[in-house]
Amino acid sequence: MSKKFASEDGSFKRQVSSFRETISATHPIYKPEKGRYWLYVSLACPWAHRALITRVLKGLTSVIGISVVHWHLDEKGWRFLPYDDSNKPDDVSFTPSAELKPYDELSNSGVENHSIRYGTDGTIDHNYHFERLSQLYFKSEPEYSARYTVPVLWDLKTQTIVNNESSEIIRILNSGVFDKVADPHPDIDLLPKELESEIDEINSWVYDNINNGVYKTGFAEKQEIYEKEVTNLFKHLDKVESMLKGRYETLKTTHFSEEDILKSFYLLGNQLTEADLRLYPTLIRFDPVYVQHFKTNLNTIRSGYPYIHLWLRNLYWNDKAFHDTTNFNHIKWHYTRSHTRINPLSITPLGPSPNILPL
Ligand SMILES: N[C@@H](CCC(=O)N[C@@H](CS)C(=O)NCC(=O)O)C(=O)O
Repeated sequence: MSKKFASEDGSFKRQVSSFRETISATHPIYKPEKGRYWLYVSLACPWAHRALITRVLKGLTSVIGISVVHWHLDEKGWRFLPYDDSNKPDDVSFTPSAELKPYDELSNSGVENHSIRYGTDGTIDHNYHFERLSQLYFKSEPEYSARYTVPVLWDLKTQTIVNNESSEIIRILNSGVFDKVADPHPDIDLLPKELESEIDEINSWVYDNINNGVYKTGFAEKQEIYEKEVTNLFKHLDKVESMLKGRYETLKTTHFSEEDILKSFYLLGNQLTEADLRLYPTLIRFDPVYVQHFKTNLNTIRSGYPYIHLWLRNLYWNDKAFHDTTNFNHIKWHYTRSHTRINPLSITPLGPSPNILPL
């Protein structure tokens, strides 16, 4: 990762997203329709991961297609696998990302930054056969001059980016605008009215101190900044731990078995909400990558945070939307081989094994 991510004082600054439209029946341009919108994602990226999970939870896998960039990010940004007419690439466009072929989690040797294994390293751009994500940004906005980030919610009709801010994309997908065309799915509202203000409150400190906190720790370019950020990060993990401990103890008074407790073991109000969804992508990456790569190593989730660990494994092992969108290979390869300022030799650690413990 180059110096351009850090500001003069050595701290990491995340840029703001530039496409901020929505989709609704009353929107002059972007109306809800099956097959009209497309998600461009990276399976490594925690922000894109939120959108992928929401897409599955809301029964939108046959409504909104996806293309997955190669896990390796280089100086020109994200790229797709090359389109080649003679070579029929696996079409994963209308299936959840889990359909990407699993790969032995310990066989990192032989994995090259330029490897082209369709359905393993990523997919083609199904719509335009573009080589780079940047081309999509320029197609939408020829004057575009910021970074080419995922996720991108794309409109195939106007050929423009609707939105590239994950927190807004998940609200669009959750809003119910696609309900009439969605696949059958459990009735899930990630942002119930009565919990909205609490969710917003949790989101704001989780974003700043945990979701972005791991990046601020890992990309710190000065010892004092690193120490300040890592300490702050763990202070907020402690806060999540005590919230979940409280939730567990409350549930224990009314639920007989652990199996029963787990059915309601979420941050807020006995139900899965956006607060859980926005925390998960960071915490599932924590032990496998952030602990060593971003030096967030004051503790691990598995040995220092029993309630977070239980919550995390419950989501991963008991909810397909979380499990099937989590690709530890993309996660590990991406960080360890793309951030060459942090890891100049691009050697991917084998551990921890397993990436996540059984429930
Ligand atoms: N605010 C954005 C942030 C997205 C973001 O930073 N994505 C990273 C990957 S995790 C990216 O695409 N970076 C590419 C680059 O900076 O070149 C969101 O939440 O949607």
